[in-house]
Amino acid sequence: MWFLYTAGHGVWIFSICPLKTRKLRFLLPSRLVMKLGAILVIVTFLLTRIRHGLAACTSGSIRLVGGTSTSEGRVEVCSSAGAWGTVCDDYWDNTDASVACRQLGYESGTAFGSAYFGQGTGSIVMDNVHCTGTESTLISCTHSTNHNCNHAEDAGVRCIGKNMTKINY
Ligand SMILES: [Ca+2]
Ligand SMILES: [Ca+2]
Repeated sequence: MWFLYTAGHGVWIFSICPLKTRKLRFLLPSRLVMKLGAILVIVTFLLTRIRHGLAACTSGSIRLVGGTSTSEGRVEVCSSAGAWGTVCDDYWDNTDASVACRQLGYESGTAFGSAYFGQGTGSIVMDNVHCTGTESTLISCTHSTNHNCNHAEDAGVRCIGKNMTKINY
């Protein structure tokens, strides 16, 4: 016996013998199964988007925000959780600023405190930064992750020198 079944994207043609009718009908993609499948695809897509959205940056990378040019601004650093945060100005000096600037490809920089380039949002990723000046990345400088700051103390930099290579891993 031949049966014709129309389902969403095509036509299913199959042959069954009467004894197996119930078994084969169970295997057919019913409307409910197709709806559940579509919901599963949409949920998976949304969860992937959310996960990528949360990991907005690469841990340890930095950026300058709120300056009048690309070579200055509030220093924002990507946390280990993959979210942009700020740096507290406690012990923030020109040596620290220069490490941040060199990470971005500049030669050196000047430190600014007290949210000179505006207050950031999110977590305060680094506090009590103590760079020796030889570090290639700001996150590798000695610092505290437990802070006693607020965003009114966000650190900033003004970088100088040619931005020949942008080393922002
Ligand atoms: Ca502190
Ligand atoms: Ca310091």
